[in-house]
Amino acid sequence: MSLDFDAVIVGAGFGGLYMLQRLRGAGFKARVFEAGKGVGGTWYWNRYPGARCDVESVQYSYQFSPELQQEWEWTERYATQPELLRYANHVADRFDLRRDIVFETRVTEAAFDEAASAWQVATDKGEKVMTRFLITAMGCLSSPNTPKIPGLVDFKGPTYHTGNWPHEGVDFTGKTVGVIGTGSSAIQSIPIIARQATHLTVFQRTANYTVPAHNRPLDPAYLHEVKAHYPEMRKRAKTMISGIDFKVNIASAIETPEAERRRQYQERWDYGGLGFMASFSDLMLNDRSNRTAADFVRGKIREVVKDPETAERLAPKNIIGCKRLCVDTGYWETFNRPNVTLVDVSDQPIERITANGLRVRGRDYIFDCLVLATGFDAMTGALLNVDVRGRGGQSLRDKWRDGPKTYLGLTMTGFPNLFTITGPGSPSVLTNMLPSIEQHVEWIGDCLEYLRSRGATVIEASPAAEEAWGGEVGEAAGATLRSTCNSWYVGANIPGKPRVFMPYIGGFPAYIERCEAVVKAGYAGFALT
Ligand code: N01
Repeated sequence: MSLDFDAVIVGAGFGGLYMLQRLRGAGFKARVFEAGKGVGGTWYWNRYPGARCDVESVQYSYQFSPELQQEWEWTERYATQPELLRYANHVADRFDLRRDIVFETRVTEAAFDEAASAWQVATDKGEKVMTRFLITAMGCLSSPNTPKIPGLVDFKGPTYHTGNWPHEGVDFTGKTVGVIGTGSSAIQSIPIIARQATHLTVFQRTANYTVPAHNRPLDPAYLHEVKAHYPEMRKRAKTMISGIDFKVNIASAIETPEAERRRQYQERWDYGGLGFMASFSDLMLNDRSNRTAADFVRGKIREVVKDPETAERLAPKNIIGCKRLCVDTGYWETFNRPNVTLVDVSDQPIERITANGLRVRGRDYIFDCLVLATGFDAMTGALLNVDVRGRGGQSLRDKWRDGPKTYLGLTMTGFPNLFTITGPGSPSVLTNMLPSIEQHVEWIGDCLEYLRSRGATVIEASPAAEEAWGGEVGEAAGATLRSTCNSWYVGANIPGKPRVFMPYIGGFPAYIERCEAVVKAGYAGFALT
């Protein structure tokens, strides 16, 4: 069978868009399949009230095109979902990407044809295409998790999932609402839902840490300054573990005198955002240091929340930063409102959803609308929703039965010519996603050009390289406190999912260096044929 494409890309979010642009630029014939009606990925689906990125907009943006970087005007410190979606659309138009994107089409199967050294890709629209390379750009948090709470189908009112929100929006005015979950999506949406609804009941299984965003409109003078020095800022960001340019204090929290420690925390609290975790360098390495930051935040909750019992329930008990830190606008204050109730379901799971609400500990809670802010089957969920089969018909679901195994989070043994943008085993969700995406796209683009220049048609990670990388990912995870709690990083939110710390936590600079070293050594760890 003849080849239809050099590359098929799955997903038209920020990963898929740039991958298409990069491959086109190198003269490859590429096609993108996208399940949604439009581009934008995460920012196409997650339209819940208050959705915005908690990495600052001037950093959560592409750098591959200096012209794009100069012409786009961010309006707020943290971009809202609509603004990010406008940006994705602008990129698609500016680079004329839509003509190679097929929308409303989900890839359902992909099988490697060993005789043809190519992937046969099938979609839910019945289309079948042959492509030399298959590149997934499906996002790390894109397969919504709907918990199997008994009775979910019995609920008579509307049920919304934050990760798949109606495009026309939802107005909760005059409604009573129940929200399940207190992760980032809930923490962003709860203050807004509370302002609209007549009553809001929040069902909290695990109290979560959040720091204030202190969002604000961007001052034109500041933007001008950023644009004048963009390359330097991007370069600095690449030297940071998180891929975000912020000030890191290299001191140890526990070795810093208490007054100075508080001053550091307060300064970052007042500045706002994820940089709070950079107050000291050992917050994720030493639990005594971590406790000083956790105590500081718990103290803030007690200061803000007027009812001491509610404040205690809201105060997280676990390690700060172990679950992904949240960034909020007015979250704790929301629990001072007379129309908001917090229900703790930590010791007793939600018994069942009823026709008019839900039941906990034999008590019925009644509401008109149910919001599931219950997260995602992270990092592997979207990939495993596709029936992917490699050499000998081996399924990816089998290969990953005990947890994902990859080489560099980019490739897998037994699945030649398949690349995963921000796949498990790469820094992805622990970093600023945009530079991480760009680094992967450029690595894959360079790799395809290299193969072409050598006349090679197949690239595959060796079993030894995959195994060694798995060891490095595990070792890096074991060195931090981050792998110690129940979070989506370890798959703990999905019953039955193997407990493996999925992203690479060794830091963005170490990862870049590693990927570059592999290339310099002639694609070490890969077989090219
Ligand atoms: O999902 P989550 P999310 N009964 O998994 C609870 C990114 N993001 O959509 O903690 C009761 O964090 C669950 O409880 P527990 C960001 O990386 C970024 O909020 O498992 N409760 C938890 O409270 C983020 O981390 C941005 O005990 C149940 C909640 O649901 C990631 O996406 C914005 C339950 C799920 O929280 C995911 O965030 C939004 C059950 N059966 C998201 N099942 C920004 O950039 C689940 N829960 C701003």
